[in-house]
Amino acid sequence: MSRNLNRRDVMRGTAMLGGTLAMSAYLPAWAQPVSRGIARPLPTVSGTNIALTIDRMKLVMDGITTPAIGVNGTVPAPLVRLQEGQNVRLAVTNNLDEDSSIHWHGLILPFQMDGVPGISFPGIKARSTFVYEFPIFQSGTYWYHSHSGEQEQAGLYGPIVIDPAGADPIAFDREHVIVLSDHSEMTGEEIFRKLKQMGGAYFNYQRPTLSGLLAGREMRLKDRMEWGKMRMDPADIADVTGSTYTFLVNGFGPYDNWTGLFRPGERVRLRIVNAAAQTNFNVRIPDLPMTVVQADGQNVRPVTVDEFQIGVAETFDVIVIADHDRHGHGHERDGGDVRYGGREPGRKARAGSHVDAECLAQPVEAHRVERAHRSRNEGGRRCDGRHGWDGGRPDERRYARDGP
Ligand SMILES: [Cu+2]
Repeated sequence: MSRNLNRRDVMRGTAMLGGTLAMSAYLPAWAQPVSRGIARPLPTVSGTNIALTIDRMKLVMDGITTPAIGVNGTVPAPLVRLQEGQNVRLAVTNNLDEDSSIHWHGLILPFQMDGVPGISFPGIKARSTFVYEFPIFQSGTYWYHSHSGEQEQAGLYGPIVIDPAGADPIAFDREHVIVLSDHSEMTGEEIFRKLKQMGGAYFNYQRPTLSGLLAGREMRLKDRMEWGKMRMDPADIADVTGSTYTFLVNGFGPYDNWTGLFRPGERVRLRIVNAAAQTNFNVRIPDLPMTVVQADGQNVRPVTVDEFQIGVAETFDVIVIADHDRHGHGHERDGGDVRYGGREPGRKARAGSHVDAECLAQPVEAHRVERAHRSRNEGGRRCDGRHGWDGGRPDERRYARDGP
């Protein structure tokens, strides 16, 4: 499957540019039109009595309708915002035809409230309600997710933010909660079945081949035998890859372009949660150092980085101070890409500039796509002169895997 013109490409091109650039599907990905940005904060629930309802729903990502399971009608589930020292009562109604559960990841609570079926509670039966009730002894960024079947993969995950009882030692003017995840048009059950059928290799397009071995392009026979003995592929950090996943930021795909607004000079706290089923992300905001101030809900001695890798289920809080000139507009000078419309040509600057969702989330695999395609796409892309990343269509991402 090479990069062919498909119906979605044509529709996208047609819809966005009135048909004049329907052929944009032939342009390299960095020149593709995308949404101007969706600046929509996560729905939030708070207080001492919270009602959460689990339902099947459709999640539309990058214009593709996919099966999903959401809470209160959304994926990710609503942000649960609590205060250290409070008690919380969460009534969770399961409208599915199967058992469900919610596990409060990282929260210190009585074991009966932990939410892992078969271990510490019986699960939430189909079409019934379970009431969790526990005191809040801690503060920080956490998350919650289903612990039943493949429901978490389907969208049953959401962030938790607990504000400290006293003054927060971390000063900030504004915050954005950023939930990273991976979502497929396939259900988790289909994915799992395919993995079983193919010995875990179904989504791995980087497997060694016999022709590669004979041509001396791949590892030596001896190494290959070693991998064989371990019954592993040299490229199996994640069993499921970008060949089926779309990488989401707050439930939006790369083309939806979730956008976090800020005013120049503000100290912006980004609370980043990796709620993916499989995917580790490399997170970077080009030209903008990030100061990590919290990891998995624990405040840490601040450390400033250009990029960090976040594993599945981890959370990191970072502080960024973006000034007007360095980010956003810079991209415009680089060629007027619509994604970076901090200011639109011929119009006044908007009040806020923006952090680009695509630049925030650098999936490990998508990052690799770009390397593979660099020669074709003439190097770096809109985000970043150094690497750039090709958000990639599913048919491109299938090339995403390489060695560990
Ligand atoms: Cu967990």
